[in-house]
Amino acid sequence: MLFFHDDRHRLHFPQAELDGGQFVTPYERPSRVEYVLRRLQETGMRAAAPGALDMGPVRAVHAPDYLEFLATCWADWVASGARGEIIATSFPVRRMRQKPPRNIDGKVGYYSLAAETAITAGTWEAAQASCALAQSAQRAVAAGERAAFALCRPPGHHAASDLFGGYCFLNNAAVAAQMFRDDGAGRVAVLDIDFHHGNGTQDIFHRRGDVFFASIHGAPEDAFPYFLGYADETGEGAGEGANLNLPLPPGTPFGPWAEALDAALAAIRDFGAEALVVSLGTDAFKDDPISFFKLESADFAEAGRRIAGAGLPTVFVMEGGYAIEAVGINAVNVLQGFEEAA
Ligand code: OKP
Ligand code: ZN
Repeated sequence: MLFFHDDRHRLHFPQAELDGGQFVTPYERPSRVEYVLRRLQETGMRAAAPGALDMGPVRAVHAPDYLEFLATCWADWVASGARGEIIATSFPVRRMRQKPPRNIDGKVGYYSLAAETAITAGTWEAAQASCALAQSAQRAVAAGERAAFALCRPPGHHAASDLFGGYCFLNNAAVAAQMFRDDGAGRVAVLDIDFHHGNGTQDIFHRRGDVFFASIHGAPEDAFPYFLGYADETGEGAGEGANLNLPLPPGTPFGPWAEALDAALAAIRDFGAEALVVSLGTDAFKDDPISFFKLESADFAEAGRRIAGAGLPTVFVMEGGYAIEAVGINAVNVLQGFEEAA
């Protein structure tokens, strides 16, 4: 399978993540990519050079003021006299006004959904380079490849039209799905197998009937992002029926997880999708430090085989996975399983 990567992911490496009341080294760290890259090379996957970022499809899924915020927040933060990394501390919660303030500290809270995700000097450049990988993979598939893999970092599925957080800034999967639409596919599906609910992708397409979103994830009662991802979120307006959430409880092993996967794939088939984007997180793995499913490494290959059974042109976009040394094996197992069955 063709894959795309870009060393500029290293420009995003905050020192700090607020976790359990302490600042720790972020779980979402550059070495994740090195492990995946090594495994891609070991298994003979083909590296291809990524193209430049096209802001057109990015603007189609993200709000202009949010993109302006991402481009300027670091300079504004430094100019305000702040000495550390950007971390949100004030949020427009229940009964407060949903209006971006002038002050940069307030703006950071306005545009974020959680406080674990720090922004540094290089974050915006890394996020753009990451998104360009999803675009490159989409272009390869649009040009006739059966599938391609974008080794995106930072990830994207928590990023909504105007929100960052959960380690995400630009919604790489949503951008790839939008590009399939722009290329003429009438209906596109996003399948999110990351352990965490893809709240950003769901939100971006919630009122649209042209992009189906299906997600298998830790139930919101028990898992981040906590405030979206319930089974009764089925889409709204033109998007009614085009959203499928399959939340699962702590300790879920491959059996019930794979039943959910089959249900998601059946729904994608019934929807009539002509192209598929897979949000490929590997944090459903049993040893993931921040997740609670119990998949084995071999299960990821079986997941890939089942995804290939949908018979669709497929773009795989890297999302989460924090059992660092296993991230490469697990991610590439999905790709190898897919290739075996394709
Ligand atoms: C991003 B992705 C650790 C809490 C971490 C944020 C998780 C973001 C996951 N104490 N909360 O979906 O893999
Ligand atoms: Zn995740």
